[in-house]
Amino acid sequence: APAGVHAQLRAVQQGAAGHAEGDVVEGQQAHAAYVCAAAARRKGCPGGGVGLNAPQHLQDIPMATERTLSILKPDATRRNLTGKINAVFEGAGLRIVAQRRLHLSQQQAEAFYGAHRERGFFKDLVSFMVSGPVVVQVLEGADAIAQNRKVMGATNPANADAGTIRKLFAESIEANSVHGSDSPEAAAHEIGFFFAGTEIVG
Ligand code: IDP
Ligand code: MG
Repeated sequence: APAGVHAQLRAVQQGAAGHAEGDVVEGQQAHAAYVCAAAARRKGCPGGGVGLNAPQHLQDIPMATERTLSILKPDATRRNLTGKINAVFEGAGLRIVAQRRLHLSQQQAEAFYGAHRERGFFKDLVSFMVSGPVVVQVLEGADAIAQNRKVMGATNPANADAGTIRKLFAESIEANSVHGSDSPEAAAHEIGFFFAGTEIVG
C-alpha cells in the first residue's frame, strides 16, 4: 500500500482501534479510521489489530469517494480502443465524470511528465505521447486512485495481471494504453492540469 495509507493505518492502530463501539471518533483520527476501514476490507491491515478484527463501527464505514486523472494514450486512440477501455473502467465501478480528446503539444507532454525528466525513457515517452491524440478523463469512485491503478495493471504489460487494461491492450512498456495518477497529491495536480472544476460533473 502507498506510504500515506500506512501512516494513517498506524494512526488508527495507536488511536481509533482502541475505541469502544459507539465512541465518537473525531477529526484526523476519524479520517484515519475511515481510510483504514476501507484498506482493511480491500487487503487486510498490515500489523494486525484492525482488518477483520476491527470493531464493527469501523468495518461499516464506506470507502472514500475519490477522483483520479486517466489518459488513454496514443496507442489506444490509434487502434480505436477508447470505448473498449472505458467499458473496463465502468465495469470496475469507476465513473467518467469528465472527458476530452486532444493532441498534446510537446510542451504539455514535457510538463505533464516533468517528474520523469531525468529518466532514460523521458524523450521517447514524450515523443510517444505527442504521436497522436489522447483522451484525458477524470474517473470517480470508491477508492478511485488505487482502484484505477489496479484496473490498469503493471506498467510493463508482460507483468500485468489477467483482465487488466494493460494486459488486454498494451503494445509495450511504453505504449501501454493508459496513464493513471499514483497518489492523492498527483491526482489533484494532474486533474488541475487538464480540467477546470466546472468541467467535472459528478
Ligand atoms: P505508470 O504509468 O505505470 O505509473 P511510470 O513509471 O510512472 O509508470 O512511467 C510513466 C510512463 O513512462 C509509463 O506508463 C510508460 O509509458 C513509460 N515508461 C515507464 N518505464 C519505461 C521504460 O522502461 N521504457 C520505456 N517507457 C517506459
Ligand atoms: Mg506513473
